[in-house]
Parts: sequence; C-alpha cells; structure tokens
Amino acid sequence: MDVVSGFSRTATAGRTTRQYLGFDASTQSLSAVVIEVAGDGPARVVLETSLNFDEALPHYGTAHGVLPRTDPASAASSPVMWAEALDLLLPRLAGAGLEPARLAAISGSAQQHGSVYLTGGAAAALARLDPSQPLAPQVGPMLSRPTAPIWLDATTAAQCAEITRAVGGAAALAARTGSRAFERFTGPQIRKFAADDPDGYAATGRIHLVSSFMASLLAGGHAPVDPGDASGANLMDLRERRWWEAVVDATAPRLAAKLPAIAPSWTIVGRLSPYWQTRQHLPAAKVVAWSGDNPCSLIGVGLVREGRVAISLGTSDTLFGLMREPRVDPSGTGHVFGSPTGDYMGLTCFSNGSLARERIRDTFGLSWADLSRILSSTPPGNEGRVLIPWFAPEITPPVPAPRLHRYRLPADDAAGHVRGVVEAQMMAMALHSRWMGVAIDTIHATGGAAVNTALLQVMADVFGADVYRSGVSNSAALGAALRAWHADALDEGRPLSWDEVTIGIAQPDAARRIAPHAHAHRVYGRLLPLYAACEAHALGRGPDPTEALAALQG
Ligand code: XUL
Repeated sequence: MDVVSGFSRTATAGRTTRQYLGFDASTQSLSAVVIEVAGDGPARVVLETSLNFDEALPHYGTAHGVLPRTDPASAASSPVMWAEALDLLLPRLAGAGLEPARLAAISGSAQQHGSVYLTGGAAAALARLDPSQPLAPQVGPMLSRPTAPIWLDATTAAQCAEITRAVGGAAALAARTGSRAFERFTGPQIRKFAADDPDGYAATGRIHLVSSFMASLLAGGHAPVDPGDASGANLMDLRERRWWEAVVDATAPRLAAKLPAIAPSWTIVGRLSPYWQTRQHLPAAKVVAWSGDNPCSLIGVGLVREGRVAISLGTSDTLFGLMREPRVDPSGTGHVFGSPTGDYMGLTCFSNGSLARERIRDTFGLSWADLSRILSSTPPGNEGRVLIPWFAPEITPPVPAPRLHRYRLPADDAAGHVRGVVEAQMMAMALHSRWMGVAIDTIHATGGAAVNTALLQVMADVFGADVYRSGVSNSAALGAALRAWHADALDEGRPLSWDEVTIGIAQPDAARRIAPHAHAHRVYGRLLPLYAACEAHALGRGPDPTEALAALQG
C-alpha cells in the first residue's frame, strides 16, 4: 500500500478507495453514515450509527432533543450538547468501519431553521481549540446566547407580521425568499432575540444556522452556509443566492455583518482542524459545506431530476422534489429551498399524516392488516364518498382548528372511512404540489407507512406515477456523505453527475416498482376536481359538491 498525499491506494485496479463521512445533526440525535468508493464508484455504505441526545447526554435534560421548557410553544436546544455529541461520536467511528487513512471528505446535514449565536471572539477560539480538553467546555464561552431556538418553536408570530409588513406583504416575501414568514424560520427568531435581549444580540458577532455551526466546529473557523439551508431563514434571495438586503435590514439592526457568507453546497470550507487531527487521530480531510436535512435527503433518496419526488409518510406527511425553476406556491403553504445540486426544491408539509390514519384505525377498532385488506378490496374513488380528515390543525391547506367533513359518507361506514382517509391524503398531496409545476412520474416513498403496499397503490393510482419504496434508512446522513464525495471529485477535477453519485445506493431498486392502474387513475382524474371542491366547501369557499359526487358513483 503506497500512500499518496495522505490517502491510501488499494492494489485493486490501481484505483484509490476513499471514504466519505456524512453527519446528520437532527432534533433528537447525531447520526453518521460512512460510504466507501472504489475508483469512480458506485458508493456503498460501510457504517451507519447514531447517538440519541436524551439517552447519551442526559445531563442536558432534553426531551426528544428539546431543552426543558415551561411554554409549550417555545423550543430550544443546546449548541454545547451538539458539540459534545460530535466529540463522543467521532471516536466511535474509527474501528467500526471508518478507516482514517481513507477518509477524504466530511459533510453534514442539520435540522433546518435553528440558529446559534456566537461572540465576536469565536473565530479565534475556534481556530485554537485545545485537543487535550473536551470540546463542550471550550464551546460554552463562545456563545453569546446559551441556547439555540429550533424549528419546533412557534413564539414569533408578532415578528413574522412585522417583517412581512416591512417588505410589502407575504406574497413579496415568498416571491423573493421562497417562503412567507414562518414562526420557526430563522429571521423571525433573530428579530425576537434582538428585541428580548439587546445586550446578548449586541455581543453576537456571528449567527450560524445549525449546519454552518457544526461545519465551523469541524473546520476550526467560521464556515459559510449553503443555499439549501440559507433558504430556510426567510432572509435569502432565492434566485441570487445571497442575503436579501431589504429583509435583512428589516429583521434586526446590523444583521448583515453577523450572518455567514452563502457559498455553493459543494464548497470545501476547510480541512478537519488540528483539534480533531490530534484528538481523534484523523487526517486533514476536506470539510464540505453542510446543508439542511431536507436538501440532504433530496440527494439521499436520489431525487436528482425533475419529475421524481419523495413522499415521506410519518407523523406528518411531506412531499418534496427537485425543481429547475424557483416557482413559488401562491397559496403560501409550500416552501422553496435551494437544492444541493444548484437547482431548487419544493417542499409541502401535511400535518394530518399518520395521526389521521391511526384515528380511523382506532375509531373502527381495526388493525393495519385490516386497513390493507380494505384498501385492496374496495373500488378506487370510494363510490363518490369523500372524507376531509383534519383531525389536528392542518398546515396544507391552513386549517387552524381540527374539523372533520364527510360527503356522502355515513359516519359508521368503516370501509368508506379507510379508503376515504387514504384517498383524501393522496389527493391533497397531488393538488397542493401542483404549484411546483413539475410533472410527477416517479415517487420514492419513505417513512413508517411506506411498508403498506395497498396504500402505495392508491398513491400510484392518484398521481399516475410509479411508486418505489425507498430502502434508505438515514437519507439525510447518506445524502451528506454523497455530497462529500461529489464535492471531493469536483475539487479533484473529476466532476461527477448527480446520477453517477446516487446510482446503486440512493435510488430504489427497479424490482420494487408499484405501477399505477390505468382505470383507477382515470377515476381519480374525475374525482380530483370534486375533492378540491369538497376542500373549498369545507373551508367555506364554495358550494356543496355532494350532487356532483353522486354522479361519479354511476
Ligand atoms: C422543514 C422543517 C423540518 C426540519 C426538521 O421546514 O422545519 O423538516 O428541517 O429537522
């Protein structure tokens, strides 16, 4: 084995075998995925591991990664805890699959929107971290605010309204930044901190997103933020990929000087700092800009062309996919973020996901197997019976309080409700993703409910698209590792296409295809406008479509 510029070469085919490390700093845990690439690939996963904050770091007292709170609307976490997690997780990797001599580059994914407030002296402190001491006590003194507000926080309605007013309204803000003002987004959070703690704000030299903070810890200096995560701040001009001066000025005093630079997602922000080299015996691997978890998942589930979207069926359901153009949702519920490919991505969130499916299951005393059986044995279109299943406040369309609506559906009709809830969810997703202007031909289904083939058949039939069950477990960390590979190859003058990067690892197995049935898709073609009319009626914006639904039955 000869060693070339710090990297080992294998004898096989004389090609370099390299490893890439991807982190995912999520709300509840820090995870890592290591991939290995021989020559030009494809990549394979050699290690996947995770550290749960509540369990591994109980002294912070977090519940599901959130610090103790009295106001249920507020949610903060601890940047010191994240630093400690990094210090604990890295040494676990070596020996478990990570071969330090092969480690070429590291990148990461992080929960979006959260913000970390550092003092003016932090840059110097980051550059001279002492490897003989743990990281956490060295990070504490760098913070001008001990805690970081995160995406679960919903305390900034007043700031959202003020910022919206200052830039000329919600449509103007969404057109420029990709989203209207959201309470969890970074800009409104910064405005609140500046008003609540002016001294703390004045002592702040740099406001990082979680992603750029973690990258800064690895590189030993302030890292830039990528457009994927910066677009979750309500502060970035989506097309220009730079901070939008008007909204930055409207958000907080002297904010422009406190924000990190925005750099392309494939930027090498530095090398693993001497702290990590000495403390963990790691090489001076390249540190690639981190991004948000949604942009990283886009890569991790292989959504590298327009027309391919992911539907994540979890507590809430989320639909996201790549867009070549930065089209914006006129209804204001969808988000447009930067994509790590240099394009854009649309994301729409539906809060009544598993929650609504479970409510129907429990109300009628059914099992998941019963649900599947009913879906397989009842006709598409539910014979013109429609359920609007807003068991909890809904994000898309915005519905502030729970409410249920039934059209031609008797309250005791169990089978009608089972088909009704799944059809309503799929039609809502089809309807409320139209703003992306993308013809959806392929869906990668992820999340707990993606195990249900009968449910995925309804998805295929409603969208008229091929559905694949995604086999990837930690799509965000995998996406980060793949991004590290992509950036390293580009840096070495061997650029790879995103198809080359994701093939055979992030793209699902063709044998798992669930194809749409032509007849069922035709039925949904007729039902979709009627479903839209039911939604409009339920929201008090249109006539009752019951009669038109009866016609569908025939
Ligand atoms: C997206 C969002 C969440 C977080 C979760 O807008 O708030 O998906 O990124 O980590």
